[in-house]
Amino acid sequence: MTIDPFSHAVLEDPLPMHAELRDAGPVVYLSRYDVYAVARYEEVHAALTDWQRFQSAAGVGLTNFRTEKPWRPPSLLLEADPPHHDAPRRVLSKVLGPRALRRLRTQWTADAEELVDEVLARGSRLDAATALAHAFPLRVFPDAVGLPPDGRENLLPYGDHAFNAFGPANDLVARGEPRVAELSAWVASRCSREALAPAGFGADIWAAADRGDITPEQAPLIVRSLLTAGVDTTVHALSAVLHAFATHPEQWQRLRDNPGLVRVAFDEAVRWESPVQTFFRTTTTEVRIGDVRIGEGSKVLMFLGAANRDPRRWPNPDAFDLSRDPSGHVGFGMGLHQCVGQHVARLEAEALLAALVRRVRRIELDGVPRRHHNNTLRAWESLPVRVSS
Ligand code: HEM
Ligand code: OVM
Repeated sequence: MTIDPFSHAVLEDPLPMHAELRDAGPVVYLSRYDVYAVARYEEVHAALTDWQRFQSAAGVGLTNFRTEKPWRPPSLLLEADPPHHDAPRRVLSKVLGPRALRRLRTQWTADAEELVDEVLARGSRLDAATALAHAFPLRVFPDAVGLPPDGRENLLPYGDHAFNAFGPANDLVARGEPRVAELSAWVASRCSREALAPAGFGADIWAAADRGDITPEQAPLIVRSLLTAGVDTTVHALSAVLHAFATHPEQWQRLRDNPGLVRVAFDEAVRWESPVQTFFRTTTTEVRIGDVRIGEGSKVLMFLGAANRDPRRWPNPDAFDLSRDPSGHVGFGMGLHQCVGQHVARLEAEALLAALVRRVRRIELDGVPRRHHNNTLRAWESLPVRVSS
């Protein structure tokens, strides 16, 4: 196929292209970028869980690190294969694991209630993208990492560029380029032991270096992973769940009747929207998908968002429905690299949705929502809503 999955028309509404890709076959050659693409659940799942044949160390964007220079030193998690991946992954799994997060639940719940009270006090009309989905992660996550207060406004632009950089060198990447040096320098400066508070995810990573679980050279790059992947993702996932409810009033009512559904609701929104739409792998050997032979060293583009709405896997896939079981969705990936921050994302969502469900009877669109275009993220720039309490 000749389509460009990173064109503005597709980024505005990728769903028709997802259907075309799925229906074209188990794998499709995209001539524009000389890559193979998988968009059905079965093949996306298979590639995600086969790290031996579909590697990450050559980069999980279009850039092939074997032959092209990465825009920054590669991530020790995302852009690494076993055995190098193992130690950083073990450390971060523990630092961001359910046990570590127990200490944050009370604080984040109180922070969410405070934010929602502030927002509702300003009136019944609000931009749910900026006032809630952007504001909440920025209120809780940088503190949890242990970042000092200054410069936090750099986090979203840095993450936005990092997610654009997985795609081709198009206008979105060009628009980010003027600030890359400045933003990268700021991020690097916050990853040192001295820059980080004595308690928090950052300090926990440095403590792992003191124990010898990772080397002191690895610690700053692992902190960098938090600052790269930890903000834009949750911001856009929260926008997704708020948009889902603003357009599905009967599902909001269902959540109000049963607030125990907040976790299912968030995972269903991650399935339905897939805030992280795509990642690439690189083949380490000749691979066959269906009856197509793919040469060694080829880039394979995995459409997580298309897999999450594949009718071969999901009944009525386009419905946002709290009565389905969304488990098995690939919105957080699957296998060895499955999102190590997913418990953080779920806790943020649970705190914010719980605070809203207690105070908001109805939430509905009140104006035309506007998309934010990014080569990898499916995002909202603006979500005007009206709420009644
Ligand atoms: C990996 C999505 C939140 C840190 C991933 C992957 C996906 C993903 C799809 C798999 C990448 C691959 O297979 O190549 C998301 C979504 C989020 C989210 C949708 C929000 C709803 C977070 C947060 C953090 C984080 C809050 C940090 C606190 C990471 C890291 C990896 C990763 C470090 C790499 C893990 C590895 O390679 O072993 N994420 N993420 N993510 N995520 Fe998340
Ligand atoms: C990282 C990372 C992990 C997941 C996503 C991501 C920008 C980055 O380890 O730096 O996107």
